[in-house]
Amino acid sequence: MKLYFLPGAPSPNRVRLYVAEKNANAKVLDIEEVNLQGGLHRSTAHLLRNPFGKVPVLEIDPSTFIGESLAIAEYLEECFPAPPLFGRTKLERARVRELERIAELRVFYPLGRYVQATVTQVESFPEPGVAAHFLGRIPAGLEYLDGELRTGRPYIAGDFPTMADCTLAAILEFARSKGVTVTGDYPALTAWFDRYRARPAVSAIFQPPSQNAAA
Ligand SMILES: N[C@@H](CCC(=O)N[C@@H](CS)C(=O)NCC(=O)O)C(=O)O
Repeated sequence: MKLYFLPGAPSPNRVRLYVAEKNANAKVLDIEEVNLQGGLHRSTAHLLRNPFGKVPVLEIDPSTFIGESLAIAEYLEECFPAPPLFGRTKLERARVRELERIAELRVFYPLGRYVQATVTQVESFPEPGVAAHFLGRIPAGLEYLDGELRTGRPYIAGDFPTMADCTLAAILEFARSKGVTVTGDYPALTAWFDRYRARPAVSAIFQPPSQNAAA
């Protein structure tokens, strides 16, 4: 299987973290990473993989693609259930999904939009109104997740890493790489992010793009 990505981009990094976590103790997934930097994600070849021109895309075979990060991770989880990254029991699975959704909808999405509206400016001008709107939406999610971690558990959903950690870390690292830190008022979240980033599997993904870009 192949995973198409752009270095440093947060959505592909959710899946790259998922794969790295699966392989942290023993190689479970053999996935070839294909770097589309230089505009290749807009090429005709990539539009055939994903008509929206986005990454990540998982190529299962030359005519079968999945183009949403959570759907990719869930597909891989069904193919390779161990080690579990979506929980072990019905209740754990529900909790992981709940926390992952909170991480995406209440932090990943508004923080991504905030960074886009202020810093990255790939194809647009600064949008102060948009930035202010999304900045105001971030604290509720951070407060909730900080409270979950204040219970003393090491990872977002429990005592082992899950997809919820991948989603949250991917966007916090993207923001951090653009000079935006939003976790300062949340000590448990700050401590979790420092701890999680220090994991060898994770730090390999979070190297600066020039160092982790695939050929
Ligand atoms: N909901 C999608 C979001 C995909 C997405 O927005 N990807 C961005 C990178 S984070 C992208 O492909 N950007 C390139 C572009 O829009 O030109 C997912 O999670 O897979």
